[in-house]
Amino acid sequence: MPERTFGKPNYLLSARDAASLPKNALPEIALAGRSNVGKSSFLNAFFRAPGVAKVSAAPGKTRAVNYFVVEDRFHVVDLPGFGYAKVSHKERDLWAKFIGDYYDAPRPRLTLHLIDARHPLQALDADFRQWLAERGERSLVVLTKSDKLKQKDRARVERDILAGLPDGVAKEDVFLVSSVKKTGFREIEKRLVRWLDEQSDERKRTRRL
Ligand SMILES: Nc1nc2c(ncn2[C@@H]2O[C@H](COP(=O)(O)OP(=O)(O)O)[C@@H](O)[C@H]2O)c(=O)[nH]1
Ligand SMILES: [Mg+2]
Repeated sequence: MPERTFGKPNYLLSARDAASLPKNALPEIALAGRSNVGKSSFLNAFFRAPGVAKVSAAPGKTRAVNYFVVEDRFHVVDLPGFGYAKVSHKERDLWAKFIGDYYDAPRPRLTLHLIDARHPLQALDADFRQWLAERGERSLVVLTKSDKLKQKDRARVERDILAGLPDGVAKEDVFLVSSVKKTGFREIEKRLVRWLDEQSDERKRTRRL
């Protein structure tokens, strides 16, 4: 087993409103995407911490922003999923407000936008990507459940989803992963390490000012 790149995430808190978000501004890696896309599974598999985030067989269950802390160095945030058909309009509005509040809190933040590789790109995902871009949020696209694709279809699926996303998504910002097979993680690890290094350089720089 290769050496770990990151320590294990420890569960920190679940916030159900903006007032409950942590006050300290550690860099945050936010996992966002539709309900059932595999956010919690990704967190467990990618950070090699089985069971730390709850994987649900019933979609639409995560109603809170779940915070994990890694090495007192950064937060991993499991965001509530969007787009679950069986929730009421009221609940959808609450989701939108809560996500809006979450992104309003000024933080060094990198969003991993998870998209299910098994399906054609959904409008909600294109819209979410657009919304992030308009707010100037940095994000990477992580295509999940690649184990469900035939090897020969993978490149095409990746290309099609990329083509459906708003302008400005670079090919090197799109990753294909499987949390079941634990594949596709290495490239994301490298990107996260690079981003975290940038954040600590930035902190050092602002401290000197
Ligand atoms: N085949 C496959 N299934 C996955 C993968 N990741 C998650 N799942 C399944 O997708 C469902 C939803 O996963 P979950 O992590 O709870 O999604 P979340 O709602 O986005 O947090 C569960 O049944 C998982 O077992 C994957 O990489 N491959
Ligand atoms: Mg979840």
